[in-house]
Parts: sequence; structure tokens; C-alpha cells
Amino acid sequence: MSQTLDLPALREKARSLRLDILDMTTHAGSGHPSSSFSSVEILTALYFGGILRYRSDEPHWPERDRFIMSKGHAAPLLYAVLAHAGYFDREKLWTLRQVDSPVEGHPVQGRLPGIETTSGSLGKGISVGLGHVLGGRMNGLNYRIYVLLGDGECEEGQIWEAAIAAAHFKADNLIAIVDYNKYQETGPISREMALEPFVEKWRAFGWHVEEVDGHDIQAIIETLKAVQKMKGRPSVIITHTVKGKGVSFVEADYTFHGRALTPEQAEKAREEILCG
Ligand SMILES: Cc1ncc(C[n+]2csc(CCOP(=O)(O)OP(=O)(O)O)c2C)c(N)n1
Ligand SMILES: [Mg+2]
Repeated sequence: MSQTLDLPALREKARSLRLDILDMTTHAGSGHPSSSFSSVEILTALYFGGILRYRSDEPHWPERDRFIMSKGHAAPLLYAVLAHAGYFDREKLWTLRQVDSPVEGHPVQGRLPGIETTSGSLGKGISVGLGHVLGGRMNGLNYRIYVLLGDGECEEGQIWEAAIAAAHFKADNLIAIVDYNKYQETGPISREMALEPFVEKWRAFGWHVEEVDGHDIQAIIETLKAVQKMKGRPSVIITHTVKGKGVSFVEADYTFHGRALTPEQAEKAREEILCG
């Protein structure tokens, strides 16, 4: 991959991913568009910004970095990214949530190349990631593991149990990224189960913490490169995001969490994404 960043191309990639998420979920009539839109720039930075080491034509390459989609309901985004990265034919995307399609409502390991873990039941990602850390050590492999968490997901107790363990095992090749969009399924995090002071909590658990604008691709890439140098403890990047990013009326309405846009709404959304 090229060392010089082509930011206009990366922004164009992010736009294409948003359009694919929109088309997949509208065609399926269900799914999680706003959760997927929220993390588009994070995955663009990881997969297309020269961060993640992968070979889409050799999905089980032992030295590959692992990407764990812990907020598994953002499956449409993961599928769009994997298709754009060359893991499978993009035409498959339009079978999202159809009976017998491998493009399931939540990712299932083994159903499509590039899916590193089954997810959808929230809270497991750091535990899975730490398993890869310890397995890599036993096998003498130096890959990194990136785990994408939702902020609502961080209300799960297993996240914090795994955070203790990751610090204990000095898992400095484990990088958690929190999509801090301030909303979960049923409303604002501050009302449902407040997380603040969030940075201090991670620090108290022994993690190195960075904060970044989760829609600024360049800043995300720079932060990811910075945490790669961390020694002796795991890192977490808290990315400040907007749930539904890119479509004004989805940003303004958290009930789009598990609801697709109607075909009419999708036309308005397409215009906004194309002009944004
Ligand atoms: C263990 C578990 N409990 C509840 C759910 C139902 N659920 C699906 S998504 C979601 C909210 C997740 O919010 P967040 O992590 O903030 O993700 P966002 O969509 O905002 O990115 C919930 C409660 C689940 N999938 N797994
Ligand atoms: Mg959230």
C-alpha cells in the first residue's frame, strides 16, 4: 500500500461505503444503517488508509492483522468494506438478510471470507481480541488486533473484565476503538447508562487512551499510527462520532438504530451523501 495518503480518494471511498450501506439496508427493508454510517471513516482509515495488514486473496494469512467487529449490528458496513477490499463479489451485498444468504443480519465467522469472529451479542470483542494476542504470542506471530466497540456496548460488564485482563497481559498489540456516538439503541448514553468520565475509566484500567474526531480520516490514521508504538499496555482510541453521520434526518432521530430507510427516504439520503 502507498505511504502517501490520498485523502480525496479515501473520502470518496467513505462516500461509496455509505451509499452501499444505504442500498443494502433499504433493499433488505431492515438492518442498522445509522450504526453503520457512524463508523464509516474508522473502517476506511483501517482498511484503505494503510493501517491494517491483510491479503484479501489469502484471508487466513497467519500474519494478518485481525479486525474484530465487536459492534456486530454494524454488519452492513463490515460487508461493504470487505467487498471493496476484494474479499468477495460486491453483488453479494444486495442479498443482505435474505434467507440462506451468507450476508447475514449479523456477521458469522466462516460464512464470508474476512469475517474474523461471529458478533452481534455485544461485549465480546476485547475478549476475542485478547485471545488473538495470547495465541499470537504462543505462535511467535507479531500481528496487531483492532477491535471496534460501540459506546453502548461499553455498558457490558465483559468489556471491563477483558480490559483488566488485557492490561494484566500487557497486550500492547491490542487496539480498541470506541465509536463514541453518545447513543445506544433506546436513547442517549447519558440517560440510559452514563459512561463518563470515560477517559479516566480506561486509564484507571491501565490502558493508554487517545481521543480523536471519528469522521476525520487523516486524524484517525495519525492516531492509529501513534498507538502502534505503544509498549507495555493496550491502547484505546475514543472516536467522537455522530450516529447516522452523513444523512441529516437520520442523525436527528435515534430510532433509525434498527430500522431501514424507506425507498423515498433513501432517495433524499442519497442526495445528501452525494453532496456531503
Ligand atoms: C448482549 C446484547 N445485549 C443487547 C443487544 C441489543 N442491542 C443491539 S445494538 C444495541 C445498542 C448498541 O449501542 P452502541 O454500542 O452504542 O452501538 P451504536 O449502534 O450506537 O454504534 C443493543 C442494546 C445485543 N445485541 N447484545
Ligand atoms: Mg452508540
